[in-house]
Amino acid sequence: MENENKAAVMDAESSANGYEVIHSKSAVFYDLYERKSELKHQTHYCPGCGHGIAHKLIAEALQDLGVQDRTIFVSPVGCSVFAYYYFDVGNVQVAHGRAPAAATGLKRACPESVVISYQGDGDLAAIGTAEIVHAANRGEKITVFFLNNAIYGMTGGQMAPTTLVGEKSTTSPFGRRPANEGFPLHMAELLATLVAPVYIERVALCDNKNIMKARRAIRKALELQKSGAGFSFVEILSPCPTIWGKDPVEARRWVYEKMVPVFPLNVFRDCQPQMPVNNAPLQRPTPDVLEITTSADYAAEPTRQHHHHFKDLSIKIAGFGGQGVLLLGQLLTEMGMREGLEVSWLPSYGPEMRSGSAHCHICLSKERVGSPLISHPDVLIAMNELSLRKFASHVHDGGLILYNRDRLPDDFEKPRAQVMCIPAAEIADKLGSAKAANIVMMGALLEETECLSAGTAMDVIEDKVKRVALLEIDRKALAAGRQFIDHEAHIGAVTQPDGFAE
Ligand SMILES: Cc1ncc(C[n+]2csc(CCOP(=O)(O)OP(=O)(O)O)c2C)c(N)n1
Ligand code: SF4
Repeated sequence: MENENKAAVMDAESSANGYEVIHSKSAVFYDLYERKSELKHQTHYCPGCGHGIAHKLIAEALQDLGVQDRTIFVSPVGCSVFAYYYFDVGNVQVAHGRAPAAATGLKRACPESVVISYQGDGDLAAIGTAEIVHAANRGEKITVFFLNNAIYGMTGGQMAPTTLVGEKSTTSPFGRRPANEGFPLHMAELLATLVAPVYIERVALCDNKNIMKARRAIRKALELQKSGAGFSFVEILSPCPTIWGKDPVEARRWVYEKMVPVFPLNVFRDCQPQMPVNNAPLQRPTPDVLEITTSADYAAEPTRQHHHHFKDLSIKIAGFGGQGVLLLGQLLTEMGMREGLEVSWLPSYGPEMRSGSAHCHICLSKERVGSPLISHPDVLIAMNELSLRKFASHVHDGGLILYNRDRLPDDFEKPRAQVMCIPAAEIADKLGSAKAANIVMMGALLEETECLSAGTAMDVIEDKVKRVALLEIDRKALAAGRQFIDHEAHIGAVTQPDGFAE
């Protein structure tokens, strides 16, 4: 990332004509938009679109405030869905309308970051009405830029909650009628009825003077967040020449002549609210909430610290619901936490209580985990054949697959990863409960990869399993999984003599 403005390019021809055109681009934008499949030097926005102007004003403000490296930009669904093509900051693209909820999580998890929720009027004022109202009401310390172009742009011009009375759209072909579709929603005014927000302003991208006002409002909102203030919201009336069927100049004029009278430009809130004094901490630390012990608690016990020979290790566990797939993931993440690692656990499961598919992603890392989603795990624990067939090819070359059977299916196309067949269910069954197959797999994983210590595993299991009989089976299952790797894996339980699938 550069910290200065990108090189200004002087138009030589215009210079010869006695004037200079200076094109400059904020360093907060990527040089080239590599994430686009084509036309990587230009944005996907239509000529004259307000999104382009708003992006530029935001990028310049982030650069001038020196917060590029700690900004997280949450893009919505709508024409600005691809904002992450352009902004060289942390980017998250979220489901329709959910940007304020995602921004809430990001800001609470990383309070030092500057979190922007960027949304259109369909996204914010239709499907996302609840999210924005509640985020504002909670006074989340985020900044929301609300691009109001009075229409759904991306999907071809359906009526938005902000569509003007009488304005035609594909879903109000005779013009919006209040008796049928209600009146336009005034989001800035609506949010200004709440106690918590610190700054709410409406601006318009209709002429240079107003664009400069928008520039100031955008800066102010971001400055407030930088200084630790609460919820800031800037509504930006924005031209959409394409859907409105106007050229860019006419579209700007339309913003000024038609939109501004309905959505008056104003500062609706500019003060820090008096929050009730509460001596208790507002947010309890996560370990408190989860009632778990952290690495800090273990600092006094150096024996707890396991030697981790990896920087990060990603594991996918997959199988049927009821096989303890998700629980195994939780146990591993808790073990990682107790050993002082950064961890994440991302579950995914069907609606069925039993026998639906279930899988989870686990990251164990010495550094903060960027994303809990794993496309190519280092290790796959496949608790059934379906999961093996579905996910084996996702595992890194040279990665490891632990398969819950004594051999691979005959017609199985060999992956490049090492495969170890462990009849975990059978082993667990002999110990007293097939349900402990997940713990057999845990033992095998720990023994084969040495990623976490068996001592930590037993401590976690003892804390979690309250039934004495079950605890005894789990203890044996853990040992059996480890023993299987040590004593049996090399004498035929592994499909190929060297443990590799080909
Ligand atoms: C759950 C869901 N419902 C509906 C859609 C279809 N959809 C995509 S964008 C959009 C509205 C976009 O309008 P707006 O938020 O005003 O943004 P603009 O494109 O005008 O910038 C809709 C309804 C969707 N993608 N997901
Ligand atoms: S359709 Fe409208 S909002 Fe979407 S990019 Fe084009 S001008 Fe912008």
